[in-house]
Amino acid sequence: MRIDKVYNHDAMPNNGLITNSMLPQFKIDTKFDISSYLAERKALIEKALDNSIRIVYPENIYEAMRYSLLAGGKRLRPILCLASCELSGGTIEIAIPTACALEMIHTMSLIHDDLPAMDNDDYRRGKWTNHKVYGESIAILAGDALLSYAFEFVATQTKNVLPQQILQVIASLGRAVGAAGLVGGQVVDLASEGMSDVSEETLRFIHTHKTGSLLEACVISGAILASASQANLQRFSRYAQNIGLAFQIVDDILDITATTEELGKTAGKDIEAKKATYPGILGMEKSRIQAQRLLDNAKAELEVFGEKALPLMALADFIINRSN
Ligand code: GRG
Repeated sequence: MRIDKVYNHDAMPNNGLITNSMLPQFKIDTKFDISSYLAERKALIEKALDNSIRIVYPENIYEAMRYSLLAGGKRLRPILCLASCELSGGTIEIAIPTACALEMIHTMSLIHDDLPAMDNDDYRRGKWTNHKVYGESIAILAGDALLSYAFEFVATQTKNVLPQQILQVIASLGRAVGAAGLVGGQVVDLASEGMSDVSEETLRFIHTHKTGSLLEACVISGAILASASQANLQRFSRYAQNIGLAFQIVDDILDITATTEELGKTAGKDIEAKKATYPGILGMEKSRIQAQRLLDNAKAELEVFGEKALPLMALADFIINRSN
């Protein structure tokens, strides 16, 4: 596999404005067709998610859960989980309940993140946010219900996996979402809002916890289900930590360069909320270089797997080159 970095230099002079066409594009010389792979995996996950929640009494809570869970999105977290499971010799079937649970957890974090008490957003995945449609109390409860259901789902729906591995997956999910993960990152993010002197170290803490922890849990849990060795779990962990930070650097860049329509959520929110971001601290060019370095590090961790790692390699490229 050969990868050439192609910067779009002719697009640079633009009165200082940076647009998506100026972002680095990475030409990937490989037979792996990431577009078809993503489309096929996304369809599989959408179907499993659709089947995961039935509407029963009290209907409004199940409707609110389904509203956000089935609102689209790239489905990167479940796709990463399935990919690491397959790379480790497992099947899609053993990982699909965990993959769905990861999307339930991600969705609940988006619902809560959008609440007036947090980021106060009206728009997510191209639709009204949950609290705008169902009200704040139901949105909070829909998030809570999705979170607890995610754990129930892994425990009750995972088949043909040893109980101790299921337990390990549940423990890794719990750690990823709690104070040592998403919640911790969100706390520091909220505390840093409006502060002009947020250090790169603090920003790194926010991103590695708010975003990186769950991405790491995705890759690790897929591998645990397939009985990956400790050495390989550590490789996956380092791969995921690198793509997790790169993911968020790209998110910060897109908040400036992409439109609300492209993002499916309000663009320019970071500046409006006076949030510390990578482009804000390092500048746009250094942020892009940093994202590229992290991408290279992530892929280096997978070289030992050879061709089998193509999906996870291509997913890392996709995360860096995405436009939303
Ligand atoms: C997890 C218990 C618990 C509480 C939540 C609100 C909160 C605590 C944490 C915030 C987590 C958060 C929203 C992080 C941002 C992650 C991120 C980059 C989201 C966007 O992910 P994409 O681009 O979105 O994959 P799609 O819509 O494609 O899935």
